[in-house]
Amino acid sequence: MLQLSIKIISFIFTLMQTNKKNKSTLTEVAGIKRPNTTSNVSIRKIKLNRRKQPSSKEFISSILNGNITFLSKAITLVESTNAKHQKKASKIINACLPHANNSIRIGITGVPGVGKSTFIETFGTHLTNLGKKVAVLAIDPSSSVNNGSILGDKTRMGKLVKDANVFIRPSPSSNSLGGVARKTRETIILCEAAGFDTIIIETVGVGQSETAVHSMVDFFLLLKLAGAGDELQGIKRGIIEMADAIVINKADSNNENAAKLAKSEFIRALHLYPLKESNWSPKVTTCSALHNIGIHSVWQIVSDYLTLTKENLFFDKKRAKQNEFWLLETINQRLLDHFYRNKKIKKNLHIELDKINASITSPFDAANRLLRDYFDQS
Ligand SMILES: Nc1nc2c(ncn2[C@@H]2O[C@H](COP(=O)(O)OP(=O)(O)O)[C@@H](O)[C@H]2O)c(=O)[nH]1
Ligand SMILES: [Mg+2]
Repeated sequence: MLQLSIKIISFIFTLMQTNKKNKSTLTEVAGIKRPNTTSNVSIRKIKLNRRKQPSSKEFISSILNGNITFLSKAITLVESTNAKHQKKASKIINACLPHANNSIRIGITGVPGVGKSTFIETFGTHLTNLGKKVAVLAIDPSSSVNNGSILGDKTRMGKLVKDANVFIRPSPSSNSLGGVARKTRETIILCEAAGFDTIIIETVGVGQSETAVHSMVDFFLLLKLAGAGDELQGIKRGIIEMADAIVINKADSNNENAAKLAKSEFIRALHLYPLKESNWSPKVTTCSALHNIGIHSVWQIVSDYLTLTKENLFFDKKRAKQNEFWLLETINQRLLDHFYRNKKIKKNLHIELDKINASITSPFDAANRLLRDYFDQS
């Protein structure tokens, strides 16, 4: 009797399930078998190739042949934090070094909205029309937040992006400006080895990034707006001192007169500075990046600078100085990192700080103790 009722219940349950299945719109269709035309051998081959990294030799010869795909891949290695990638990157960079250096490096800075991207679009096009090969890189301290502003800017660089003689690379993300700077310096070498003769490095006028860019370019160009009230700010922050040219952008429509006025103000302000070691007196000009006015004069200024500094040998001297700066800067950074990452230092730093604040010890004694701890350990 019991067995019979179990059988009846299970029959009713199966019936309900079948019913449910038929009612559902989500009925499953049997999958299709992989067609025989794709052989397992070729699938394996494709997967293998996808995973396979080109050898350093392949990288080097392709970059030297101007292969953009390999250039991009090599830059990705430079930007990688993976130790294997970094080792490979430095091998490639060392091989590229003898082929680098044959370029001019131009830094462009200015506050957001001044028209840097628009300027680079027009200026870059002007340069490719002159037969130059242009690489556009960026140092943007905010790029780790927005993933490289130059990417968004690519819309303003519509023409350049499509130009076969142009290579655009967004800012590498890194948690330190030093990190970004190193990657950019190495990227410059790769771009030069790949045959790019004009390197443009864009930076946002924020923080220390201008100083970093200034110490890796031959010519530093400051874009300004007329009557934006930031003239004095620039003077205070020493940016004007770094500039080889000040270009007042948006000198169009109703803004032309204001731009002319700003130009004479800047010329007057620049007279306050002593002559530079290069013997170059910074120039001031106006332009309209949007309407392609005055771009030619900007290039003329850069050319004049190059002629002068190559003649008086300042060009090479500056590059040598920059190499020295980056050598020392890298050592300083690495030493600092090593010091502050030390476990004992991490722990004792807080203890010493508390003691200093409690007037038990002086900052100098505390520093001496910490350094002694560090050197004893290493
Ligand atoms: N009138 C005028 N507008 C410009 C000029 N150059 C750039 N702009 C405009 O200014 C805005 C900011 O330009 P953008 O190139 O993105 O500036 P960035 O933030 O410095 O890169 C955009 O709307 C541009 O169209 C110019 O020469 N004249
Ligand atoms: Mg921009």
